[in-house]
Amino acid sequence: KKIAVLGAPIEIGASQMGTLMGPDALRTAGLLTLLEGLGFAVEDHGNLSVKNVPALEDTPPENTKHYREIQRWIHTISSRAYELARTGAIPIFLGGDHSLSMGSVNGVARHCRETGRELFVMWLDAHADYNTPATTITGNMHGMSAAFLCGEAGLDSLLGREPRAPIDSSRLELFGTRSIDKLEKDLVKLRRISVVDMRKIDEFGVSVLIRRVIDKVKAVDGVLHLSFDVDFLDPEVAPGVGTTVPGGATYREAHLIMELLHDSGIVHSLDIVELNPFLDERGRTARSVVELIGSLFGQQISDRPTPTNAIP
Ligand code: DIR
Ligand code: MN
Ligand code: MN
Ligand code: MN
Repeated sequence: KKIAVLGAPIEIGASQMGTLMGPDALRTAGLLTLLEGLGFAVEDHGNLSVKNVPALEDTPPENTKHYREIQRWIHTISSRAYELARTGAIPIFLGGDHSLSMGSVNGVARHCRETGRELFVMWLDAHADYNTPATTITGNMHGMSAAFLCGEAGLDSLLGREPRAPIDSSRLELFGTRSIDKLEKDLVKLRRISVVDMRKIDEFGVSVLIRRVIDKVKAVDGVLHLSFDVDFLDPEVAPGVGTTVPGGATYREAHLIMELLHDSGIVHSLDIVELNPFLDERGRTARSVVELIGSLFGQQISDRPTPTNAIP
């Protein structure tokens, strides 16, 4: 049982600065010792830097803030993600804003393409992050990562020479959505992407909805990358994010999701993104997130597995 941790202190994909402190705040909140305590061999690969990575030469697309610098991050993260996944460890990417997932998921997807395992991506997030340069209102690239990963056009040179491994849009699971832009919504509909929005969670509860995702992955013996944007949580639970949206998941709902995912055994890799320690209240958000990750990796009171006689 091996876990490889890599920090990606990137903040320019968001409008609010401060997520570059995320990886260190998660360490300070005890993430590594918690995982070790659960029996994992944890290797911390430190924080990436792109200071010495030369910029690529092509024309940046319109409506993409800080494209040049994000490009340096993304191809670097993708190649590191690919290497880490190949070691057989579960890679955990500590953000950093959500633009980092364009690299982490692409690298993991490259690895899965080689091993022949179907990769599904669960996007736990208040937002859909399905904008493209043609639909974005803000130009912030953390709002474009899911679209990029599904192969949407407009950010084609982002990976430089790093091979692109797009996810089929039927393998993307948006979960916890409660904020979407007009043109973004049209595109999500057009691609028939599965969206579990907060209304569905209110009506059916997380356990039924998560089981549906798990069953879908298991049906083809696939694996799951969990991309956990901290703003998925209600701002009451997680004030330390730049783009809080009211009406998010409660502490209990989020825990249950993590427990069910743990029991399923399908989690193959993970991003923890958008934690902004500058906006946090004395580490409260970081600590809650670390507790949730504990549940994702098997922390529980009893050793009771998920019952199989659950209400369908
Ligand atoms: C908005 C907000 N849809 C945008 N997106 C995100 O800027 O594209 N905020 N991801 O966290
Ligand atoms: Mn693997
Ligand atoms: Mn996001
Ligand atoms: Mn978000």
